[in-house]
Parts: sequence; structure tokens; C-alpha cells
Amino acid sequence: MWRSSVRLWSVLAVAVAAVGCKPPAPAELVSGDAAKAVYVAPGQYDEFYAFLSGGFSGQVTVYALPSGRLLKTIPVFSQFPETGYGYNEETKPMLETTFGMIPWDDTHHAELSQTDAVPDGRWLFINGNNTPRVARIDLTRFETEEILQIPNAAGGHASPFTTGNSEYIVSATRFSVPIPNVDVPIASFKENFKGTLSFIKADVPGKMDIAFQLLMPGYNYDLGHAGKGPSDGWFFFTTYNTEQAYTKLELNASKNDKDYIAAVNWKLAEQCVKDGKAKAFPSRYAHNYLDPDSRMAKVEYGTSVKMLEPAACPGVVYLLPTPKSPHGVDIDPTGEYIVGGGKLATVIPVHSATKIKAAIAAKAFDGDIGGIPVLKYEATIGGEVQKPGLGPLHTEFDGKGNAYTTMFISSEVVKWKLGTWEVLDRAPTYYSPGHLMIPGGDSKKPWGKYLLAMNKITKDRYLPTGGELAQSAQLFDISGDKMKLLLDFPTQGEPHYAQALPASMIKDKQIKFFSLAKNTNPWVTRSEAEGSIERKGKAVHVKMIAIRSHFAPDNLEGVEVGDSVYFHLTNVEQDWDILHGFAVLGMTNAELILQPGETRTLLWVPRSPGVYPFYCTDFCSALHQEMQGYVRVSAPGAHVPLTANTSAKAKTQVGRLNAVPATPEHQHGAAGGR
Ligand code: RUQ
Ligand code: CUA
Repeated sequence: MWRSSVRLWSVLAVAVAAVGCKPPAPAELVSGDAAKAVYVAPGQYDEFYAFLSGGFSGQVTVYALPSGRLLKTIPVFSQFPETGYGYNEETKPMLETTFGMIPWDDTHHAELSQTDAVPDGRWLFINGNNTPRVARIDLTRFETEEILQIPNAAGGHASPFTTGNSEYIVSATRFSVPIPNVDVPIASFKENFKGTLSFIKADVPGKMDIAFQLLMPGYNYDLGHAGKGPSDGWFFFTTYNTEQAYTKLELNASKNDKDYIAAVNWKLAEQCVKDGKAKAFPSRYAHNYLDPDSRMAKVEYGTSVKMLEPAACPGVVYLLPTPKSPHGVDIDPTGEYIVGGGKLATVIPVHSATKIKAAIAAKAFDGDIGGIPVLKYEATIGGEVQKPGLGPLHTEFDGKGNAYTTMFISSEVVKWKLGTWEVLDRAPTYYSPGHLMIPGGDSKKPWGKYLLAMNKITKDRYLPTGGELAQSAQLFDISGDKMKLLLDFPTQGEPHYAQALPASMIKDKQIKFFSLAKNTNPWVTRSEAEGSIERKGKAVHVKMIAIRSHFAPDNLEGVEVGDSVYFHLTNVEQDWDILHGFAVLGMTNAELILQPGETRTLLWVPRSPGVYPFYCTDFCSALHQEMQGYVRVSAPGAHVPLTANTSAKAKTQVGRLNAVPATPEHQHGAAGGR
């Protein structure tokens, strides 16, 4: 695949030489009104929120469309020094697993929660691919609230796709491994290695759990999507490496002409589990939840899952032969068509839900694999898109009967018609697109209008930045017959998938601050008078408030070298967008950033005597530079009395801040003295 892209690249290079300038001349591709179509005037809001996975950054990035403005990075599976996520004591448990605390993962698929198969704006789910986990992000706070580890899996790639009412999200193992994972020769792959498909209950915050796992043949599982309409109750997963190779997969897993899409009847699976046909399977996995009131995360461990073997629940899985090493599996808005993206296929195969059901009823089988019936290709296929391009990966829909597929090798998006399978349009991308995203484009009611292609390779699109270039997204207008390129913008990490919804669905539901009254953190400090310092053996706990523009207390003495000093900071502001930060000289940790009303704790172990300043890291007021203090550190056993004082100077500054007049849009002066 790579070689072909290189070849494509050399073709482009020849084209460059021929025209004597770098391709493509933007004017040829972007029509005159493109600038207007993406221009969102200062002070105006965009129409959509788009949630892009960060790939190897382990995070989610939030962009506004159509402007391409980056609004936020939401830390999920990776520590984030910008806010202290995964560094401060309250959020470290979010990254706990049975392997210990993991500071990084690889996010792939952003998935919005759904009601009646349409995004409902409650949550965003995302997977951790390396150490299989799924996360739930609350969309009133744009914050990771819950992470569940998936046991008996390796590589959580086909994840976390949701059923139409978010009854379940799924996670399939990418790599087959011994289950349970024990020490066996790698060459015993065929006997010992298996896959699992996990169905996860995710509809109640704090209660995410593995509902059941389905034990599958030892293939690689790649992507998934839930059915709807005529395919409702079914879940589809692509497989590759049905060759069961365990070395040089590039070659050895590309031999079979067809691999499979596994069609799972999840309603039947649910019934079989209820009927006691699944076995308890000892499995240890972490479940991490950030309590919304204390804003502290805690970890619990699961000890067992329900493992369902297909043989114990006849009819729960069928295999649909699909050419060739399929990647994406995407269901059209009606739910009738199941589109496979065969990376190495020359056509885009589309299965029909109606035909699948008829084929099952007629037992149109081509044998079975370990008791799982294989359906005949001709019996389930609804159509094939001929000559779509090279390297089809992912498909989304506009809700008007059209499908759009990315072509990784031929670097283009191809628009084709559902039912007639004719190619209607093709638009080049720069370069090698992976996923594409239409707002609501995998749901029952796509919002259409825009298409975002997420390109793996950027090459010459932007000013160069050394050997590593940002990956790139390209926004197309798909409201007309022809796709129109509107905008390029660089992205963070590697956005695999993304989802988007109209801003109006969630913009007015955003919290503005956390209520101090409801803050149940045991170390909360609600007022200056509550500030304190306390020693418990080698641990020193400092309770401190942050307010424009001082810390209280701001002078600490009696700390000794080797103490574990816990700075428990509470931002007592009750006003939107007034943050404070905290950092101390020589700390071996990331800063704290405190949203209004929340408590965060920084652990610091001083290593030598001296006086150490601390300061606010977020420019919070005109007197932000005055927001500082000192910790005196003495030698072990020095017995300097433990004191925490607020200087008179700091106290007077509150009054000075309140003298700053509030402007109508920025009313923050008023809350300063509270
Ligand atoms: S993937 S570029 Cu990890 Cu969804 Cu297809
Ligand atoms: Cu608080 Cu700067």
C-alpha cells in the first residue's frame, strides 16, 4: 500500500515538474466562494462541533466547523501537563489499569451517544487502542468522566461503536491472543489464539461495565457498526487475517480473496446471556470514575466477565465473506446496506440486510468455522461499486441516498449512489485519507452539508516543519452534486475518526463553573479563613484558596526536605472562565489548572533546603503577576514551627481588583472579592 502511495507521489511529482509549480494551484481547486463558506466572523459561532480523535496523542480535539478553529484538547488516555490531567492527585486514578498507571494510549474512534440512532449530545465515547479501554466524555463539561478497561483483549480497535439507543458500546480485539492470556508458543496461534467482541453497558454514568464477551475465531477484528432499521439488533465487525498468520502479515494475511464481516445478533446474545448460557470467566479489569461533586477519580476492579461461546447460542454470529482485508464497515441511514471497505479490494462490496436475513432463513451456507455458519457471498451481496478507486477504507452517508468512500491509495473521496452503485463524483485529497466524517454521517439522519476527510500524509500542503508534519483535514461542501473543497487545516496527533453535531444541541448546556457549595472534595477550602497547614508524619497537607489575585495562605514554613507536601488548592471563584493555576519551583510534576469551584491537589517532595516560590500559571487578572507565595524548606529535623500565613499585602489586593470596572461581556471583576 505504501509503495503504491509512493508511486502516486511520483506521479504527482511529475505533474509538479510539468506545470512548474507545486500542485495543486489552490485557485484551480477551491472555488471563489470557498473563503466565504468557511468564514465565521469574529464573535460569531460556528455551526458544528467536531470531535476528532487524537490518535497517538491519546486525546480528543474539538474543532469548530466550518471554520476549522481548534476549540479544545480533551485529555483522555494520556497525561496532559497543560491542565495537570493524570498528574494531579484527583485525576491520576483515571489512568489506572491492571498494568499499573499508564500515561499514554492511542485513540481512534470518536463516537457520539445516540437516541433512536441519531446523535443526542449526551456523551462522546472514545477507545484506547493499545491497552484496550473505552472512555466516556461528558459533553456538558467536555471532560473525561469514566474509563473502563477491556479484559481478554489486545488492541481495542473496533471500538467504541454504539447501538442505536446507546444500550451498548462495543470493543473488539484487534490482535488475537491466548484467552486467558497465558504463556504458549507463538507458533501455536491456530490452536490457542482467539478474539473477543465485548459488549459494554455505558448508558449510566459511573456504571460502565462489560455486559458480556463473545469468544471468536483467532482473526484480527478491525471495525464495527451497529445496524438500524432492517438491520436493527445486529452488529457488524470486519475481520482480516482470516489466514491466521502470525508473522509478516503484510504478505501472509493478504492471501485470502475474501475475509469476513461478522454479523452478530446482539439481541439474541443478550437473551442467551439472560438464559445463563454465558460462563463466568475470571478477568481482572479497572473501572475509573470521576465523581462530579468531589471531582476526584476512584478506581474499582472487576473480577469476572460473562463469556459467551457462539456454539452455546446458535444463530448469534454469521460470517459474511467480503473482499479483501476489509477495514471499515458502515451502515447506510436506512439500515439496509452494509458497506465493506476492502483495503485491497477492487470493488466496494455492499451487503443487503434483507438478503442476509433471507440467506439465514434459507440456510445459504458455505460451511462453517468452529460452528459459526459462513453465508454465501452471492446470497448476501446487494451490489458492488465497480472501479471506485484504490484502497477503499471508510464510508459515510449524506442522508440523500449517496455514500462517500475514502480511497487511501488513490488519495480521493468517491461519491456513489446507494442502490445503483454508480460513481457520481470524485474529489482528490491531499493525501491518503483514512476516515472521513459527515456530521451524523453514520446515523439515521445525517446533517449532511459538510464532509471532512482526514488525511494521513500532508507533504507539501503547509509551510514545512521539519521531518514530522501535522496531519491534515480537508473540508468539503457536499450540498451540491459535486463535492467542493473549502478548507485545509492541520490536526493534532493522528485523527482516525471524528464525529460532529450541530452546536445548537449542546452549546447552551455547558456548565460555567462548579458549585463551591456542592464541592465534596475532603480537602476543599471555601474561604480564606479555612486555609491551613497540617503535618501527619512525613506528609504535610496545605489547604489553600486561589482567588483574584492571591493565594491564601501564601507563606508556608516548617516543611522539611523529604516531606510529601500536598498542596490542596481550591479555586473559590464562582464565575465563568476564571481559572487559576499553581506551580512551585523545582516540582517534578505538572502544574495544576483549577476551574472555578474545583479542588485540585499537587504532590511535591522538596529535595534541598531553601525558599521556594510558587505562582499562578494562568493570567487571571491585571494583578496575576502578583499572585505568588513562598514555601520555606528546612533540613530534616530542623523543627521550624509549621505556619501558614496570608500576608497583609495579598489581602489588600482583593479590594484593588474589585476596583477594576466590569465590561458587559466580561463581568469577572465582580466576583473577585467573594
Ligand atoms: S482506523 S484509517 Cu484506526 Cu478507524 Cu481507519
Ligand atoms: Cu490566578 Cu493568575
